[in-house]
Amino acid sequence: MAETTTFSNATQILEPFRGVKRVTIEEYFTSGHRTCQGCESALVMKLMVKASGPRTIVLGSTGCMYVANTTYYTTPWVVPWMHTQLGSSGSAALGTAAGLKALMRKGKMKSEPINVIAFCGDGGGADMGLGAISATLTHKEYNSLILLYDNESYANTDIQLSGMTPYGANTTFSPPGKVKRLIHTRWKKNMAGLMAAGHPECRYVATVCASYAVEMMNKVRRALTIGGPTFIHSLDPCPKGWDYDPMLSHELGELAIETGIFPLYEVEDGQVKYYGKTKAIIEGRARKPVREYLLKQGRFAHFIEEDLAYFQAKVDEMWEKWEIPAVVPFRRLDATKAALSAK
Ligand SMILES: Cc1ncc(C[n+]2csc(CCOP(=O)(O)OP(=O)(O)O)c2C)c(N)n1
Ligand code: SF4
Ligand SMILES: [Mg+2]
Repeated sequence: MAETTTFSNATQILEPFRGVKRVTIEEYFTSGHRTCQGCESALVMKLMVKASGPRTIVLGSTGCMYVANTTYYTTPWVVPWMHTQLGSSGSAALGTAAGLKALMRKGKMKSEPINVIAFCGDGGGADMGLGAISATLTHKEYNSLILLYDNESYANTDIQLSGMTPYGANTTFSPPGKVKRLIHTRWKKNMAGLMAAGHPECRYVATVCASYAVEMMNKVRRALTIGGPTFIHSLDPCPKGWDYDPMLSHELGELAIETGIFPLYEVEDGQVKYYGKTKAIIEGRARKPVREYLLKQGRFAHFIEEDLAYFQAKVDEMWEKWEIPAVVPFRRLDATKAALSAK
């Protein structure tokens, strides 16, 4: 029988990689997958487990990162991995963390901090599984990371639009037509802001993009070290769904940040910290026009000037008018501001 020890909420202490030369060479997501050429989500998986290291359990909800990564008798996963139902990444994270804790408390397994990471797509996480993720982020006694890989569609079932699909994009559910040019006219959900603002005891929420790999891995390491439930939102260019040449994946990730469409930040214990080019924008650097990003993608090929102007105006608003630029959209009334400053 295994030794009996009292399990605490201790986490692994994963120090940040100080530069690319310090990144460990071991891989825990290797060959054996069948994702498309240029798939950023596959890179996110690889970086995510490289950051977490070998003592990690990964749980994955249905989607490209399940189906293409576990084709019959093959898998790139070197660490223990389990599939979970499309809307269940939150439940899988919480259940696994609780199960580990119970087994360790009963002495049925060695007591040690094991990383629990559950990933989900935008369809599985931001639409179908939102409730389960939200519940998990309130259970501060269990350590887990939920990573939402956002390729902005239900990609695995042939690019249906999700609540994270950008305004106006062409998907199989929103094909542009002669009578109606834009079928999809909803603005994308603000997932990281929603998770940070709505879960006061979740200590760490961050946004990442694999174009900035070291920063991304360090945010994963921070999320796993700080303890309790944590959440990361990753924006992943998808050549198939976004309709572009696979060689542009890295560049599109960069452009998403440089145009200000996808800001890079973290919220740790309620404090917002901006990163990289997002930080530079906050400090005064000009944002690139959104057309530089949008017009490189076939899903926006039907856009006319009016659509580009609308998109630009919405992005401008989130930088110029939001209470916390590009993070939290509330705005104080002038009367409230005056009353607070008069105190
Ligand atoms: C409850 C349920 N409904 C529908 C499906 C079919 N389905 C499988 S993968 C998928 C797309 C998931 O989209 P997303 O979570 O964004 O992941 P992606 O495929 O984009 O990687 C759908 C709808 C399913 N597996 N389970
Ligand atoms: S459809 Fe997109 S997310 Fe799915 S494997 Fe291909 S590139 Fe990756
Ligand atoms: Mg998706």
